[in-house]
Amino acid sequence: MTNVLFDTLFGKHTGQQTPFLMMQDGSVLSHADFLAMASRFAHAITQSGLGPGDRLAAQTEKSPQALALYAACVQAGIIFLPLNTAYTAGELAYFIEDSGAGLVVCDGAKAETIREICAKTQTQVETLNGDGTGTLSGAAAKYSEPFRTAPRTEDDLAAFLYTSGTTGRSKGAMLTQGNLLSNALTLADYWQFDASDVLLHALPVFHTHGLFVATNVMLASGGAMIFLPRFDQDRMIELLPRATALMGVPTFYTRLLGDARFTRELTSHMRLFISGSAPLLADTHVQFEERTGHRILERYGMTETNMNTSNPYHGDRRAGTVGFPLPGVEVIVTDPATGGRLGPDTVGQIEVRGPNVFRGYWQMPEKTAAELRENGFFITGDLGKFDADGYLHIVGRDKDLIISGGYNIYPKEIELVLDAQPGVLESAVIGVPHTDFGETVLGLIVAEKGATPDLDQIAETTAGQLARFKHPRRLVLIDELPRNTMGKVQKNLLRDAYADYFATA
Ligand code: MLC
Ligand code: AMP
Repeated sequence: MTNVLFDTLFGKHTGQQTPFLMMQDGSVLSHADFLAMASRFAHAITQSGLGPGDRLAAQTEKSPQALALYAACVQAGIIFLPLNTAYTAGELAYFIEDSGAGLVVCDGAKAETIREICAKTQTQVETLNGDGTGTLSGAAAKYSEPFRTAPRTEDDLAAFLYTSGTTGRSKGAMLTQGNLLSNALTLADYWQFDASDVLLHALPVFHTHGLFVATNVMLASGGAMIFLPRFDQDRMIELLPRATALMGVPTFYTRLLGDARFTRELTSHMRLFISGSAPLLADTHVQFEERTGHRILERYGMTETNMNTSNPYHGDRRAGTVGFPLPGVEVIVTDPATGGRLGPDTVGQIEVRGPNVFRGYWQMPEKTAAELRENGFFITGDLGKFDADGYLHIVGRDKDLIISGGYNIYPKEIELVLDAQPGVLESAVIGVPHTDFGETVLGLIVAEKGATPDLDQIAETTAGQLARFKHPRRLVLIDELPRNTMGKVQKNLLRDAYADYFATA
């Protein structure tokens, strides 16, 4: 029996002494070292009672060990549930309870809080720190023999990735081994990665982009990664000469362009710059080419579907477009009212079908049915059109969503917190243009009659409940929210009115 994802991406490197993870201190982990580490972790997590189909939630700093934990879960058939390190205790409690995780792996500094959360659900807790130490590593160190890989098919679940929703309640997107594998193989081929590639990896490893796109593509191709704990401009400039490719969110590229050290000479040896997770301004694309001679390759994806479209490797990479459907992936544009398919140059909702599309939302059959059609097409919530040459353009979103520096933020989640504060009648949270993050969060508050809400106090309370990246950068008191005749808040009017807020405030 085989484990398709493990065997194809990880296991094939067994015994290979070729570099896989290159750390900023100069140390290098070979593919063989990495697999041995993963095998030890697989022993440790199964020893704690987890087996195929169980969930392991991980809120860990980026490290080789954190990545090996992902590999260990794949090898043991355990569903991996990575969590943003910025999430607060309240946010974590929901994910742990909702997923029914049997084990949570977290930083030692957070262990006490997480143990309190886990006491309710009798979930076990182990620690794994950013430097690789912790109770889990301690338990893993006892094992030296290879772990017997658990058999898994393409239809078995490999990961849950939580994404927020318009109701404010996060949904666990269930991704199968086949979803991850098909996309990794397609991308490695489409972008022509091979064993000579070195990817400068500065993304977090708890989201699709850094975990599945970057890591799985490098495993599929047999290349190496320079593994930076986070985006660090000086380090990026210093290490670029050793890389052949970079994957980033648009903020990476605008920041690099803002640095005089980022020159044509520094990048002349690079093979590929890829951007995604948020819209890359056409202007950034043009400036990048003027500065470096490279055309950024923009692609489009999402948590539920992995990658859907990409600009071509050899052909024309067009600014302001996300390219063509990937091989094996169907992308259509439909009329939101009728569901009928629309022709070129007509804006509609973007729908996607293919081996990359997730299985549904964990224990949310109604939400799954609302977004995933019976014929297999997933309604992405993005609005777009194909042009006459077949390039997809994303022109907006049908979902109330803010993307800040590549992180998704659902206004509803923040509005629920703001609305509950003393003196607040109602609120509207909107995304406004921001030079660094693309969009950033602005909170508009209407006071109860005669009340004067304490905005500083509200900001402090919000900070205790929501991850830092979701905090409104500013709270503003306004008289009333504009509504249409149906009583719905007209956020488009607010977005227009406050479009220059961070340019002028
Ligand atoms: C950090 N902060 C953010 C933020 N990142 N606030 C809003 N949005 C963000 N994205 C906060 C910090 O906590 C800090 O708060 C302040 O903003 C400034 O931080 P910084 O030091 O400038 O930020 P930095 O650590 O450099 O991080 C910025 C970033 C990072 C853009 C490099 O956010 C990042 O790596 N983003 C990538 C996200 C990602 O991987 N998305 C992919 C999702 S998958 P304070 O108060 O402490 O100063 C997906 C599918 C697909 O979307 O298609 O790929
Ligand atoms: P997430 O749910 O975090 O995976 O974010 C997915 C969303 O990011 C998509 O639905 C799009 O709205 C957006 N997105 C991803 N890539 C791009 C891109 N290249 N251009 C515009 N939006 C993008």
